Amino acid sequence: MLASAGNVLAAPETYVVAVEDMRFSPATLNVKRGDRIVWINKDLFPHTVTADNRAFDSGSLAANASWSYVTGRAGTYPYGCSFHPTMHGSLTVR
Ligand SMILES: [Cu+2]
Repeated sequence: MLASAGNVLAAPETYVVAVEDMRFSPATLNVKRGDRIVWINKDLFPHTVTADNRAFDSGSLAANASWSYVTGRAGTYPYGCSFHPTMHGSLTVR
């Protein structure tokens, strides 16, 4: 007997978020647990990727550097850049 679709875990996927022109692009991501997110700093100065609740924090990310995070617990995680309070993103893990 075949397992029902609900019992089959989809393979982890990788998403890329550009950090460019003082923005996260895309600013909103909806992913599943176990997916990997890679942020790439395309600006010429450092940024951070820091969850408001500190669930994740890249630390200072230099120009052209990237940082990846494998999602854990389900939830919605607003995040931003510690250096630039106008920068905001949101990661939802289902
Ligand atoms: Cu920044």
